[in-house]
Amino acid sequence: MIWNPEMETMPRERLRALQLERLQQTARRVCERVSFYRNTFDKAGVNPADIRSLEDIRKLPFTRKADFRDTYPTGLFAVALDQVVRIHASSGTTGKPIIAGYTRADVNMWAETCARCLASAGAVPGDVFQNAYGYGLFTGGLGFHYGGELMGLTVIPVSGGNTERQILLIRDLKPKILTCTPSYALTIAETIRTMGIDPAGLGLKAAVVGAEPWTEEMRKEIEAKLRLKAVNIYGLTEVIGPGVSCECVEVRHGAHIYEDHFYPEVIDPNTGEVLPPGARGELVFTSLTKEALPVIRYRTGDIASLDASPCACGRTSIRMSRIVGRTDDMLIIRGVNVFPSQIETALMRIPELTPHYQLVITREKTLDELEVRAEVSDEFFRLIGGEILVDEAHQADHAVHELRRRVGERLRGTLNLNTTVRLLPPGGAPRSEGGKLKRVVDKRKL
Ligand code: DLL
Repeated sequence: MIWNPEMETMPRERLRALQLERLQQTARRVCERVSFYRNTFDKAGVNPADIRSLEDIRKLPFTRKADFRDTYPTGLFAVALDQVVRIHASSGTTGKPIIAGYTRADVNMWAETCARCLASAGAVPGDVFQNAYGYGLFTGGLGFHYGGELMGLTVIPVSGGNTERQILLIRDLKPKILTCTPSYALTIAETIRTMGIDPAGLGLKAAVVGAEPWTEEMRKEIEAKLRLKAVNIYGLTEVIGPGVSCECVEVRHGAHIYEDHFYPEVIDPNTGEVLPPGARGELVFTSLTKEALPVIRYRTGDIASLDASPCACGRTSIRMSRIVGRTDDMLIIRGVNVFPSQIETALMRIPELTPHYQLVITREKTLDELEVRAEVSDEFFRLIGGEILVDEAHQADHAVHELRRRVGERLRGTLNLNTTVRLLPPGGAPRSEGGKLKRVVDKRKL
């Protein structure tokens, strides 16, 4: 179902007119109320009256993560703190968290965009909804909670973690919709298996997963193991939290951006030049309706592309691709640019491996070494007689050696880089405890 047909299926011409009007308002507002923007607009030699068309947004200066750090905690707020009814936070650069504030109207708008996400995943009023995103300063829990209540779902605010209890609730309350990170969806799936529960009997319809990078291969895995449809949800604290965009369950190819609230651009991260739809670059968002924390051309650091083609679901909004990496988590190993998602895709094409892995980067002398620790399946582990993987010396055993060689070759083909492959026994790679999973350990002192 489409939660807000008027906004979500608005003809593009009308949508653009609405965006322009809201952009002009936002630009005026930030200049009146936020000294940071007054200064950056001044420096760029632009004022709100210069925005006569949507293209004129290109005259406006960018905002960066570092600007949040430099104005910590609330320097970018456009309202007094007594107008703020909610605070959230996420990790920022060099230790200072990014603080986001919401007025009552912001909370309502956010609930609306989260309701749109849940509906586009297939939720209908009356469904039971298990929300396994973390509650607290993280935006995932409360963001979806309000979205679920707004649309009339029965919300189970279980938060992340305590996986066995999650599964008991799923078994006993029969939620149709599950929200969590993709890595945690896999943890839940695995635990269901070890508890001897048949996933087909659980009756889940859809999972709305995001907050960390994942791949099509992981989607297949989550869908097969939990017997549901998994849709990709994207968002970030600086812009609102979850609910900036979400895939529709019908097509599941690109996430519909809620453009009446968030104006997207993709830029070349080196030159700042705006790129056309289809081109991959850094995502930039301008909020069009936020009160407490409006953002102008915020550089997300996320790399993706936009797709302006019409979607079969009937929504008219532009769609964004998966996030293929970040301008700042891109690993550079011996001069080669490596995105962890490339490695994940390569590993998941090898049937003897599970979707769990860890990347460890070291530099003993001058050369970077990338160790890919890939976890083998139960079947493979049994086949080679268990135990031996645990012992370092046996990593050379024939079947193990052969698999390591194959993995190494696959990675070389994808990355153009030699890696050291280490196989881990089932359960050997780190799992999500309910939130985001850190898969990269960079031990280089750069
Ligand atoms: O992760 C908000 C969120 C909560 C999104 C629940 C989806 C579901 P932050 O903690 O501020 O906010 O992290 C934002 O996470 O810039 C991306 O790098 C990454 N991210 C979020 N969604 C996706 C996704 C929340 N679907 C940062 N795919 C963003 C890949 C994602 N990366």
